Amino acid sequence: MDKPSTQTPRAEELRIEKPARKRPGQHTASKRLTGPTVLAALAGVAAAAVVLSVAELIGAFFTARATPVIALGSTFIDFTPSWLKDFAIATFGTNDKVALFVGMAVTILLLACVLGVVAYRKWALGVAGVLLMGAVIVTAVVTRSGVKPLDAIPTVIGTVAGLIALRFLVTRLWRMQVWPNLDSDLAAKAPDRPATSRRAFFAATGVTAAASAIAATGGRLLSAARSNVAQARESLQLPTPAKPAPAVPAGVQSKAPGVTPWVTPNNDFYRIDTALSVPEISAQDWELRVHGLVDREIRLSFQDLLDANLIESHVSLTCVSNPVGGNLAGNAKWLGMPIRDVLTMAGPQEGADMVLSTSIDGFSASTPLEVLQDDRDAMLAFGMNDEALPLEHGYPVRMVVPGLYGFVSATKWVVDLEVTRFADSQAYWTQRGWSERGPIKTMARVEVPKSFAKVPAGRVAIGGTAWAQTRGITKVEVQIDNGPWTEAVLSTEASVVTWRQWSFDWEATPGPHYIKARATDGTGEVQTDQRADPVPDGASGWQSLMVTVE
Ligand SMILES: Nc1nc2c(c(=O)[nH]1)N[C@H]1C(S)=C(S)[C@@H](COP(=O)(O)O)O[C@H]1N2
Ligand SMILES: [Mo]
Repeated sequence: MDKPSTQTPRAEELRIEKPARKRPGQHTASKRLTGPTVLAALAGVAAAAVVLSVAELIGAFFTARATPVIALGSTFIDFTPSWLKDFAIATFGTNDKVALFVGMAVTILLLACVLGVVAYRKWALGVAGVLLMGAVIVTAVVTRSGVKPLDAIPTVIGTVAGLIALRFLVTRLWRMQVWPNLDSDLAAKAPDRPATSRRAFFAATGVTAAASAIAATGGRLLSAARSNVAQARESLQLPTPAKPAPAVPAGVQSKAPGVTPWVTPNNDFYRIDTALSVPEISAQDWELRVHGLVDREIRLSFQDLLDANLIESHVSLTCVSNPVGGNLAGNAKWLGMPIRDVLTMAGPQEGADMVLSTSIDGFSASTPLEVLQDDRDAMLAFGMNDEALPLEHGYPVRMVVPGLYGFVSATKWVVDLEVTRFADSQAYWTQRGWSERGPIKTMARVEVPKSFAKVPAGRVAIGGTAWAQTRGITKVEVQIDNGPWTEAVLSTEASVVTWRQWSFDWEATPGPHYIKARATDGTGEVQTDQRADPVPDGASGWQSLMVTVE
């Protein structure tokens, strides 16, 4: 035992690699594939699976946002620079979360491999590595907004279970007799030295992996069963509003076939948020605190909302990250209480010019106070298209503010309104390089034909949707190639806070053609052709697409 133990595995690897230099071939390759390093990496991966799955299982009894994967991912999102967020949304669209999970899975896999190898070669160092990772995860967990310190328990138990699994597997590797002349202190770590075969190691790893899979699935099922929020939502009866939505006039739908439905069904409504696991708040527990520069701090329960003077109206939401021609916009019928009335109850004080709304999971939006008080009917909404708000869209209560991009107004799972000043506080995305205010820019979108489509010559229906919430759309024009701008047929306008569809009949001649569209808003202003990126306050420019007429 006079050799430092770190040298032994190296010597051992040399012995394995030696034949490779002499006569490379299949035999050697297969040996190397199941060499100690690879097996140790495998042990690391199995142990990581134990950490995550045990935490998931125990986590079923704690806040969903506190499980390691969700907490790590959320923390990553919060620290994502805006160029990366922009890139992710541009590249993956609403699949940006899937992309994040794949990226995290790869990172965790690589780290687990490294930790497995380290633990095999120097156990104490491996333990230190695992504990460090555990500490990082615990930090990510307890720093989430609305998460209690006790929510660290699943991660702590998971980490301990992972260490036990790692020790179990690595011990089997130490005991393995298959590596020639294993007379090192690595072997001495398993003093009784019962010969362990590769097969036994794989069996042990397999059992560990299977146990993890069962724990993870069990955790999932358990949390689903324990969550009765979804069921409560289903059975919520929406009250009749004092001021129901005006009937949707005939002819709001574009005449061009294939244009998006004027009312977006809840299931098709775009979803953008920083929440990796959808917050589950029961309506009974929900409370809205209104405070800050107010005469009276108030607290509103869900029952208070149901009992209020309710309004209902169609409003189109738009995301600031929507690229020109993009589909991060939707139109729905919302039911809720005017925020104006809530503010009147609280009594905003002289000097206040902003309301900072915060969600249960720490997202926040800065909305100009006067926008929430004017007649555009900003609301605390709990109904969407005659249903209770879907969980992903903010159940039980969210904000809907006509005319502003979602990042400065549409707070989902809202629990806090602070009346304050733009000079005094900043919202979530403003802290990350986006603007502090976000009026929606006038936009015309071409939906049919699709970009790069091949269409038959003759009459082609071009059509799409345009929006300039609170100003309304008064004109959409289409330009073919570099011809004149020609007015499209506008569908009926339901209101200035909803989008407006349009269509245009085009006599298409064979060959490649370019289609452009632009809108004019209710103030007479023509949509700018000045191209701008979504950062910091929304994309602009005319959409232009190419089609081939055959
Ligand atoms: N709690 C919370 N609310 C949020 C967000 C968020 O990340 N968290 N994102 C906002 C943004 S950027 C947009 S565009 C809208 C999208 O609302 P939707 O997902 O219902 O379409 O929600 C807003 N409300
Ligand atoms: Mo957004």
